Amino acid sequence: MIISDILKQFSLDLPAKPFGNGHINSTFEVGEPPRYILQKINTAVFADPDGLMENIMAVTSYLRERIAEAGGDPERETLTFLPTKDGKPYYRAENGEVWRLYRFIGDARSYETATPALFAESARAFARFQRMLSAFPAATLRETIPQFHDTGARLGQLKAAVAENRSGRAESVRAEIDFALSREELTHVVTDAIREGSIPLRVTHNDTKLNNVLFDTRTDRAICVIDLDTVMSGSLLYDFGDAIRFGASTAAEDEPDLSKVHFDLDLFRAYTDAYLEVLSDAITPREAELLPTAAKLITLEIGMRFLADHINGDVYFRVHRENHNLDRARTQFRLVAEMEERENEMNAAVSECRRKYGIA
Ligand code: ADP
Ligand code: GN1
Ligand code: MG
Repeated sequence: MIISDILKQFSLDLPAKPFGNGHINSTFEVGEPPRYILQKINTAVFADPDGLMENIMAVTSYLRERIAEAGGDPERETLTFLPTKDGKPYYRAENGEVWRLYRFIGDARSYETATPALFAESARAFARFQRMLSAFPAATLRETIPQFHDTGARLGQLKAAVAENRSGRAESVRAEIDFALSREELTHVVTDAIREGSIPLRVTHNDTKLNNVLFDTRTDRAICVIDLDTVMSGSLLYDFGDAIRFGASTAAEDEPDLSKVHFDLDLFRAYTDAYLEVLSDAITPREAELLPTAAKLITLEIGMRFLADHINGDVYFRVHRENHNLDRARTQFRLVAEMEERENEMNAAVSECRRKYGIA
């Protein structure tokens, strides 16, 4: 589709250029200086754009009220979606493409890697997001991607990819496959805890990468949590784990040189401290206890998803070079291995924060 034709559906006539580096949707900056963000929703991944947009509209209007009550600026601290000229939440083109528009948040930026101070700021943003949504009626949210963080099911998908071996690549990645298969027991920890009722279901973001937080360019304060496509009912442990797997690494998610990829305990401590400070009266003891396990679990999970996609022939995550998904899988598995080695230190860091903030 021609972008100017899409923009006409939103009554706009402005220049647009590609923006951001997400793996799923396609993002454009609209206006000079930018005034809007235009996104094509990947409908192969999000099969129900109506449900998806209903979720996002409900969550953002709820957040707008909470932010206003707290004396904040709802235009800057959450996303504002703009309807099409026909009053619809998105435009469905004749070729089936689905496009949505939202207000550009100016004087803000996202980061791909963090210092401990920035990472702690992102933790405060995700923790506040969690707090603000604590009374949101979770049951009204659609499950935009079923079993999104069911790590056991993700392992099942990896096994299916290996069995099918559509790309013929399975044999060449035997070591990576075995790494995942040998950790089957870990994959059930959080889903079992939810099933047994030992940890609560909450409204969670489910894609808490550092680059899904906008920071004020002048103050480096985290102002807004973005990328709300996977906001669903889930565990706080998913949000914590995913933030750690992306942000507590010394290298990019797709770094091909594994000697540069390390799990950074100082970054882990910085995130954990800030997250628990904000959530001290909300997090349960069992959740707190499982934080280090969750970091390992979600890192393993995303690694398995990258590996399965490599074996499936790169059909899900956008790739920009040969073996891109394999490089991504390898960084995740390297981080898992280092987290395993440093588990005692991670547990000690969590215990220290629990004492500090009086969490049982
Ligand atoms: P993806 O699902 O592809 O990750 P995001 O919604 O996270 O897409 O957007 C991609 C990038 O675009 C973000 O990392 C951020 O830098 C920028 N961005 C997204 N929404 C806004 C916004 N409302 N204002 C300013 N920048 C934004
Ligand atoms: C995808 O769209 P993006 O880049 O924010 C993926 C996440 C993964 C992430 C890995 C809907 O997120 O689950 O953790 O890539 N989103 C979806 O970087 O699958
Ligand atoms: Mg994003």
